[in-house]
Amino acid sequence: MLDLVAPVQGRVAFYDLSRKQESFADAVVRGLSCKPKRIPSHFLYDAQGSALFDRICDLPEYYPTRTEMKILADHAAEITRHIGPEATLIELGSGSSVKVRLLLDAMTAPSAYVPIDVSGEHLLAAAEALAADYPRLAVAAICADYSDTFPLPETPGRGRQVAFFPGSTIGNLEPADAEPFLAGWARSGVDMVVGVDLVKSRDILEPAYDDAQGVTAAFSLNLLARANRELGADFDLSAFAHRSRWNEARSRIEIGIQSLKAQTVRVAGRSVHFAAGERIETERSYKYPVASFQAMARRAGYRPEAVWVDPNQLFSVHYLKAGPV
Ligand code: AVJ
Repeated sequence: MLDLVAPVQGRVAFYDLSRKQESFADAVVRGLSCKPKRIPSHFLYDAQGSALFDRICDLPEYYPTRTEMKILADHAAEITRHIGPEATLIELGSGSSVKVRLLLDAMTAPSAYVPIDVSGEHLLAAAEALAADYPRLAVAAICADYSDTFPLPETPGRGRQVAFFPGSTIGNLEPADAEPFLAGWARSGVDMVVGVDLVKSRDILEPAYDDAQGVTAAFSLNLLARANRELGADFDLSAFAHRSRWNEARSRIEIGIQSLKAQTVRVAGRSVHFAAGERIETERSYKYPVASFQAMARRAGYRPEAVWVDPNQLFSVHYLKAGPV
């Protein structure tokens, strides 16, 4: 058990728990020997990948970020009434810590903010910027995969502990994993404010994951560039392409990298063969209708207290209430 000391006001406490995770090298070697080939999506978020993801969020085709921001801004008073005074917000996959400000600004005397992200440098920079803007808040950053189990630092304040899980990042989990993931937080007595992308037409979904400027493609292919940088791999980025499609039957966007020809690549001292057209699966992004997400939350032990949806029914934000511990 890791002993986490309490954060001090005005200073960011930083806990690096990332060494518990499988290394990029191991994940790539293992994933490229699977059939089909696959690499877990959280490895997309190195410093370059996190910066590209921030650009995705500003794309005209990528509706989730701006739609969720608008929902949070429009309903901040009501959402923060559910959160209550003196609360601790635990943000899962905190990235640049932009959205959380909409909640913090509307909360009554927030006590602490605990951002959790796999991208260590990005996390620390974002946490420090936020701590500077909110000097009364205790900030404790944890470098970890949000889906792992880890101890939470002790935080000041007598309010609730509330997990903030925006961006439909929960859609990256397989539904069979999302339910036990929610159940773990529910059992700990932690409420949740979670953003969930809604099912909609292919004409809106597919361009959101394959934009005209090619930023999403660059984000995908950065995974191979990262392997070249960190593992001494020799991927020729022009011989691979970003692919995404909406799988309506499974209610998910499937993202991958396709080999444009038969080729052999050196990765971490090994040779990996690609057939022409073969794919590496990199991401799945599940979309949930309101009722089916609420049903899953109930099975996980949460009470869905409220849900907010934008007028175009693109995106949802749920308030899930945990029972008493
Ligand atoms: C951060 C996982 C929610 O699935 O919409 C966006 C990631 N990948 N474009 C999503 C992503 C390509 C994003 N999540």
